[in-house]
Amino acid sequence: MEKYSDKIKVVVADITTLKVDAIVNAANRSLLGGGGVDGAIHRAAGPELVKECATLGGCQTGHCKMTDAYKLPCKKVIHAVGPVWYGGQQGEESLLASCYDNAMKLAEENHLESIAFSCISTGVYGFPKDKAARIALQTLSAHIRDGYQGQIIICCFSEADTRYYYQVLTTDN
Ligand code: AR6
Repeated sequence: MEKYSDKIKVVVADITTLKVDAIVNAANRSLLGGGGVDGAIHRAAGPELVKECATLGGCQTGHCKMTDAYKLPCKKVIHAVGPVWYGGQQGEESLLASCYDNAMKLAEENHLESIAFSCISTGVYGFPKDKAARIALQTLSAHIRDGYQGQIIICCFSEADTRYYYQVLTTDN
């Protein structure tokens, strides 16, 4: 995957600070907020965000819905609902791949030139971080191969989490 490393940047940041076209939230099916990165995004965006989310009728696992970003410095928020990890036999891997795939489809359809992903499902949803990194990078690479020209950012919340992504980026071809 080395040849994609200039298109996919791995950073350590609070995703609410990124001035990109869209940030990807790790939401739940209600889309009405929660803890973790979801809570941080709703706090930083202000109460208008949950008002818009409340009009969307929730979202299925593996799918995404896009909203405005209100007080956030980004332009749009893509709310992705990742799977809870139940051990790997419940379709978790393909549901996580679907999150990345559907978020990229929204980015392409809406001509978003930069998109920053939180590490969906790897917090309270318990998805193994090494598997999640591989799925994320494989899915994102497919979109680059298919012509996406924008900047993709993987936004880790700790330095320690970045190694899962570098491991994949430096070992795959
Ligand atoms: N910026 C970037 N990444 C962050 C931030 C931040 N400000 N805060 C946390 N993370 P999680 P999940 C990282 O638990 O596992 C919520 O309650 C965190 O270190 O936020 O998909 C939702 O409402 C981890 O790497 O999301 C759902 O109910 C990653 O974000 C549920 O949690 C994802 O951790 C979703 O669980």
